[in-house]
Amino acid sequence: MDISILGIPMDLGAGRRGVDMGTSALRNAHLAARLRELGHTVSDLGDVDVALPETLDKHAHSGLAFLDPILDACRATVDRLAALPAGTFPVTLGGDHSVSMGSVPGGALRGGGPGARTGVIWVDAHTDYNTPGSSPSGNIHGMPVAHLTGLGDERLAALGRGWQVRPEDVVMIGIRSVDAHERELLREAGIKAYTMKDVDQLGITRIHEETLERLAHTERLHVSFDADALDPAVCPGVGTPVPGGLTYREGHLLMELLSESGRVTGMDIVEVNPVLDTRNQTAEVMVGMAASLLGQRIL
Ligand code: HAR
Ligand code: MN
Ligand code: MN
Ligand code: MN
Repeated sequence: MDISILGIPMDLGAGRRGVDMGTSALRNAHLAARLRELGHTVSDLGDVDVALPETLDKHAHSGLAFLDPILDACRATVDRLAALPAGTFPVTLGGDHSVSMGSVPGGALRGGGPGARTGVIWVDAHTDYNTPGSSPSGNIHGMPVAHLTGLGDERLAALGRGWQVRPEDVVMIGIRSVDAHERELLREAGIKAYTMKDVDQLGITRIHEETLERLAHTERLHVSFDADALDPAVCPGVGTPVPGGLTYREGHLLMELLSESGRVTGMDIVEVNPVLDTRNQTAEVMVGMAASLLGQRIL
């Protein structure tokens, strides 16, 4: 497979500094080499330009923190990915999770045309379904899925040249932190979310089967993997850790099963924060997850 790596070194959407260094941490954990070992052709497209927070007025032009530079970085991401051939598999590196407002539409638009119908598998401790009105923090990385489905701020929702994710094409896995008003928005939109209770009760195998069945009608499948979906003992280098997460094996099993399905067409690795990490453990774990999704097998 042809794989293109694109970095978005941005921490403007997060409440804590440091996820902008996630792109370097993942490259230092030998992401490209690991994928080449699996037989893929890998090109690293480098990084999208992201404004430095030190040079910015956090609330310039709007009430939402860093809205304008986040819009710029996400638009650039859409443009870079949309220009790729349809058969290329993009691996987008964050950065905080707001980068997915660029990578998901960019992936859908690649190869030209109005955008393919795309299923989104959101692997995360959080549902990221806040809008500016519902968010308790005002941090945009808690809002990407809402904007991908057309809610919230008009400019963020318009990212992707009018293409949108349909709420019924989203499946979330690993969920254990949802804000009060966010919960109502998820219900209204009918978003399917597998909480950690569901993971405990059903297991990853059944969740994987149900997810693929639910998304069977979609043309493309995008996996957006937030490092905080995994337990903080496995991935300590994240800005918003929540106890009780996916185990190392649950993460790998999900990636292995998705890989075997042959249906996944793109991936994000986000929220890796080297400042909070131990010896780059979180980046190394996440590179392993990408390798499993892209064909690595134990035997
Ligand atoms: N729900 C909280 C908020 O909106 C925290 C969510 C953001 N954390 C993430 N995203 N890492 O998954 O502020
Ligand atoms: Mn997230
Ligand atoms: Mn998260
Ligand atoms: Mn949109």
